[in-house]
Amino acid sequence: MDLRLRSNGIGRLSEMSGVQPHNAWIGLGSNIGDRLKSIEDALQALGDRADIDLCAVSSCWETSPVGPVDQDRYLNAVARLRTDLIPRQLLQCLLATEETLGRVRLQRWGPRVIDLDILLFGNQVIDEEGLTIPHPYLTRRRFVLTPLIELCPGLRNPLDGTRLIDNLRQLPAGEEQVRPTSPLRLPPGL
Ligand code: A4P
Ligand code: MG
Repeated sequence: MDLRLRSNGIGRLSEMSGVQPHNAWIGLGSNIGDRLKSIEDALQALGDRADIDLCAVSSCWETSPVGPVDQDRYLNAVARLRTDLIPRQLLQCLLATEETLGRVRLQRWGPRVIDLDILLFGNQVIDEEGLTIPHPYLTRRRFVLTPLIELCPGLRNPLDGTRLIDNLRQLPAGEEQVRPTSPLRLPPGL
């Protein structure tokens, strides 16, 4: 679902700050409560910010849980946004949005109302305390790669230049199920 919509979109950011905005790709996931609504609310919250332009959102996919914790199926999606925030500021914004939407951290990789991860930030490579970009598990997860490639089939991994579509093709078949599910209801104007 390509939004490309805001007539005041990309220009608005650089006019405001004088900084050239960057493309960032955000992974959204939820497996507690009204999963679809949590993803929609997160998109709304991000799109409402003056320092973020929400440009495009993937389909919503229902995915089998990955990792050591026995938990319910997830809904996952990916959004492309443009922002003049620096990566650390964007992370703070995502963590604050998770908190506003009721996320409580109980267990690593455990069930969550909403998870917002920075998957890619332009071509930047960052490995700092509390912030790793590209997201460390980006190339190993079908639930991330499927919506990401749906949005942007030509994306490459800034670490080594490999095409993410090739990473997806190389994942072992069968282990991780992903299937398209209900369409996201995006707020008017988004
Ligand atoms: N952090 C470092 N780099 C980043 C980044 N690029 N984006 C730090 C976001 N956060 C980043 O995250 C812990 C800390 O990671 C943050 O405070 C931030 O400083 P968290 O969200 O509290 O913990 P977590 O999500 O449990 O851990 P992690 O390692 O981020 O797990 P993932 O990778 O998010 O995996 N199965 C399916 N089908 N779908 C899912 O969405 N998600 C998970 C969680 C497991 N299984 C899943 C899914
Ligand atoms: Mg996370």
